[in-house]
Amino acid sequence: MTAPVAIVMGSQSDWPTMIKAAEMLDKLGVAYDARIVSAHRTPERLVDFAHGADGEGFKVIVAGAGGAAHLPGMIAAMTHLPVLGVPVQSKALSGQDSLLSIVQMPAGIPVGTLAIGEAGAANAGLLAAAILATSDEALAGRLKDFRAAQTASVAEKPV
Ligand code: RP5
Repeated sequence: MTAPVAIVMGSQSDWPTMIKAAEMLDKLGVAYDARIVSAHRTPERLVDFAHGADGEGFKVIVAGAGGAAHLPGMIAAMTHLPVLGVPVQSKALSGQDSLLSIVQMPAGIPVGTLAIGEAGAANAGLLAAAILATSDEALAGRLKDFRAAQTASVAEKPV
């Protein structure tokens, strides 16, 4: 069966961030396919991926990029699938550039934008799973279990 989630990123250097989405999906038992697709360095790969994503069987796309982060928006421009954008923390501007590049989409082409960096990537994994869980009861159960375990792990008093 095809993986329902595509995790794409602009560079190998984004993987230490984007792996947090992958790890979250692993925890929740959701299959994914991770790929490097650069809007600037591999524009034809970008077009091929975005045009083919639906046909490949993906249901949700998690796209992370840093700096002049055009990847999530360009993918969203070429597919009707939901695109979750992760602003990777850049060296020069700490990811403020990535965030603004991804979040400020014109009306009509949405990108669901998460927080900068690892928290955003982890939450993109969770959100992708939550989208899939609307039509997968077993996954919805695993998401509820994840939340319950997270709640139970919070101590009432600091040590
Ligand atoms: C972006 O440029 C990538 O998404 C990455 O975050 C950033 C830097 O890429 P490298 O120069 O490390 O390949 O396109």
